[in-house]
Amino acid sequence: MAKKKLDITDGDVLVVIDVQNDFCPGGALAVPGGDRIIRPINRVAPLFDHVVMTQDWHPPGHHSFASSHPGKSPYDTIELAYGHQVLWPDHCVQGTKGAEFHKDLAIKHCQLILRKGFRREIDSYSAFFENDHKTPTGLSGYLQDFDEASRLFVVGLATDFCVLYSCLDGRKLGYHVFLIDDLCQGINIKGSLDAAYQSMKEVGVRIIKESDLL
Ligand code: VGL
Ligand code: ZN
Repeated sequence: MAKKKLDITDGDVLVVIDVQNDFCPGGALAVPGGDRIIRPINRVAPLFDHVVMTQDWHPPGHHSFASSHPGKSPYDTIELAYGHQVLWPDHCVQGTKGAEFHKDLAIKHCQLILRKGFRREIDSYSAFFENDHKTPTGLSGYLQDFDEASRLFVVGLATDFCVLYSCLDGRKLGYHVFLIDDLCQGINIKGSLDAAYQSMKEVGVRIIKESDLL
């Protein structure tokens, strides 16, 4: 017998993380196969009345860029005031082509585009809090205004960074969180992808597939 599909209802929010040119093949911080998830995301989006998209949005000289730290290379890690920081190639610089959403992403009914990572000294992986785990992005306040918002379905790039921290913070804030695994793609540095699944499972993020919805 076919497995029962999850019913999407009014309290469900699709959160689409960072589907931007720089995270897709040809971009400055390309996630392998990053563009393969775009059509499937377009396919599930109409199930949701509420869709939020995030956009990584850094000023030039952002502290997460290796180029801001003389002698450092991309993928080195350093200690900043708030803890470990992986250093990245310059990416998603405000107003550049690389920071634009991929042209194939087509979610006309998206209600909120939330930009993050715009403070020069602090990175922001999660859709909810910056990397100090304290400074809010505003998404939690926005969702609280939807009385019924209770389940978050998270998709996008990259599984082991921005998607991961968005899922963890979603749980901390008390939401039921579903990661639609085949609608995400990871970077995987030094085992970060396995570690990401492990920590999501530990806090009760449910890992599902597109076929659980459609
Ligand atoms: C991301 C690294 C740096 C992401 C953003 O979207 O996962 N990763 N900035
Ligand atoms: Zn970034």
